[in-house]
Amino acid sequence: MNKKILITLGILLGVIVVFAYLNLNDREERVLSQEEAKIFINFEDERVATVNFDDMLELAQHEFEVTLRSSSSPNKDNTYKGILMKDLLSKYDINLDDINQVITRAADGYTVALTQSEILDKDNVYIVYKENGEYLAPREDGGSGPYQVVIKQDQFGQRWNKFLMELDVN
Ligand SMILES: Nc1nc2c(c(=O)[nH]1)N[C@H]1C(S)=C(S)[C@@H](COP(=O)(O)O)O[C@H]1N2
Ligand SMILES: [Mo]
Repeated sequence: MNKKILITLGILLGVIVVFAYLNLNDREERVLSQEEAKIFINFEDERVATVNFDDMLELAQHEFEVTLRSSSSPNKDNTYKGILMKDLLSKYDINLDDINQVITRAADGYTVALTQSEILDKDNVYIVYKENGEYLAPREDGGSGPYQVVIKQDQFGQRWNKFLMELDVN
């Protein structure tokens, strides 16, 4: 075989291996987030934390009621329990005055961008783990958890990222 073909094949093989590796990594993180309630935090593309449920419990806990509005079904009053997203980011020494946005990414690939001012608000962006007294179940079990983003001041729910897996802070 000539050298050019060998080199081309070598490069292709390399690309396949890299993609397979990235894919595996992704799958593993989806499993960890869904089955072991982990959240991954990235700051400027670097992994800065892998959060466990125990870490969440070290933060101030908040319980509150929100009316979830919908154009297609009746409004629903729900009680949620969880933490403020900004408390979680602060715990890992992320300086919220310096950030532009946080992209929330879920295990099903759904992503929602939050602005700095939404995050900084004292009573708006929460990460919850209980709804009406019950732990949020993972997607496989018909739930919206183990974690879900609740944006209290945006009551239509499209931006309430269910199955929260990852936060990209920029
Ligand atoms: N992870 C994730 N979160 C999501 C969605 C989704 O597809 N995946 N859909 C959004 C939309 S469009 C709505 S209306 C609410 C409720 O979606 P549901 O009615 O499918 O539960 O969740 C929001 N959060
Ligand atoms: Mo929706």
